[in-house]
Amino acid sequence: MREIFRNVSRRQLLSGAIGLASLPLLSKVLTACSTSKPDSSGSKASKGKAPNVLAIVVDDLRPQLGCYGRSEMISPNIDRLAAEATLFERAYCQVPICGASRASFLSGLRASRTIFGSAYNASKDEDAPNLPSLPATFKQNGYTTISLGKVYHQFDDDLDAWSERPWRPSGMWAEQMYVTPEGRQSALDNPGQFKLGPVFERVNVTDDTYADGKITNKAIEKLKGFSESKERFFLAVGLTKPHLPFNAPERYWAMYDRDKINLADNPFRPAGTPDSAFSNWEELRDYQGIPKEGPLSDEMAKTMIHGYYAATSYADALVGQILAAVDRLELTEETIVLLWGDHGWHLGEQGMWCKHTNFESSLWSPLIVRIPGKAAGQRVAGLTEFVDLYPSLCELCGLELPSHLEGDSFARLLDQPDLAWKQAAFSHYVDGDSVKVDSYRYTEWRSDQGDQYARMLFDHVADLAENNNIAEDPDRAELVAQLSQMLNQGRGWETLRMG
Ligand SMILES: [Ca+2]
Repeated sequence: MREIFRNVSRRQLLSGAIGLASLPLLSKVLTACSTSKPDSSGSKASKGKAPNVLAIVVDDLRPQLGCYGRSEMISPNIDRLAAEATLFERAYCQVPICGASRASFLSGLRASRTIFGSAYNASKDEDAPNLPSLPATFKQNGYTTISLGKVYHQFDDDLDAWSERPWRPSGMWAEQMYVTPEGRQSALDNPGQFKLGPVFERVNVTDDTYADGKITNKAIEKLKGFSESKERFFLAVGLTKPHLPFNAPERYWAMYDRDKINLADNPFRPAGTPDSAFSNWEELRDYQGIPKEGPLSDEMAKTMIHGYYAATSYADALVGQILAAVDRLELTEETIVLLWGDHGWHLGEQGMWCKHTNFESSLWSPLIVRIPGKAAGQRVAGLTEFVDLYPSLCELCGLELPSHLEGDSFARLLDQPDLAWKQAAFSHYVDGDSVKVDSYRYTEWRSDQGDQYARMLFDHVADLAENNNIAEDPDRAELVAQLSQMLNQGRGWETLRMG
């Protein structure tokens, strides 16, 4: 097996340029893969003029949406977008934390131990200072590039990539997140580093009382300006909900009957799973009203889920306002719309309330792409990675791809949604490297010296909820070795890039 993998780059692995299907076990679990070059003919949204891009990134958004089969959710606007677009059923972030995930997909580089890593405030400027980012490439190609709200985690990151200074609502974080005087004061009085207040707020206010409503209004104002100026634009809009705190106007809370909210049915550590797989959900514990140690009560758990649902429906309503403006301003036929999350979130699964893990709950996130002129209501069941966004948008807009990109364009899938394409999706968090293949997720943890010290394997056919770690099952030893080798090639890719 090692001979097969020798001198094989991660790019070759990802593109299927080597015969993984020839391996006896992986041939059963890996999707077959095309090795043809991207076909750019007809991939531009419209003939002649290159399309605009409206990129909406929704903070901490799980695939907890009606269009992802979650009938308990009220998400009519994103569902409608999906009905007009292509929905990627299995899209994965490269690192499950805000700053690093964004730095990764905006730079086109994967996260690893040595770049982006797991820092929540990871910066593109610090880790990839001389490589053109996604917005920089669009700016260099004549687009007006605008950043509103939480696009990069750092407000002042990659400033040269934007046609004007990134915009966020004014005021301190506490003023942006909380609308009640007591909520704001509670946050300001918190002696902790991050000045976090209550974990939720439920008050009867208008949508634009909170920061996300202000960001939405600004986005609509920008779209109106573009419709008049006829500039080609790359407009990135970052909504901050459903990220903590779960604050949303009352009417979004009222959409859900608390008594009908179900708790996760697996609020426990999977059998045989190493300690390194778990977070103590430090981010949540800094919020007021949350115990510093131990599990949440069922009552608090239900409130948390209710709040996440409300904040998701709030974000959905704002997405609807932005998309209505696109229609009203007659920009629909010339604008690509992209909506995705930066990573997932545990709503009690595995007993956790956080991102910050290598479980499916943290790494799986929505991705929906609407291209003018392409078939509506398509669904892609194959694997996709957020590091693919950069090359995909370039190809769809007819821009030359910078050579440093580590993802691959999924533009072909918009014409052939059933095309077998990517064999694996890679993610990284702290010491853990994780690979998702068609039927399995495998994660291993290594020390700074490169020594493996823990691992877990889940069978996603029999156990998609990830309740039973089978990495130590003797019958799986060969499969574990093969998946481990895939991750080792991941580190080889990192070496090639850094070298
Ligand atoms: Ca996030």
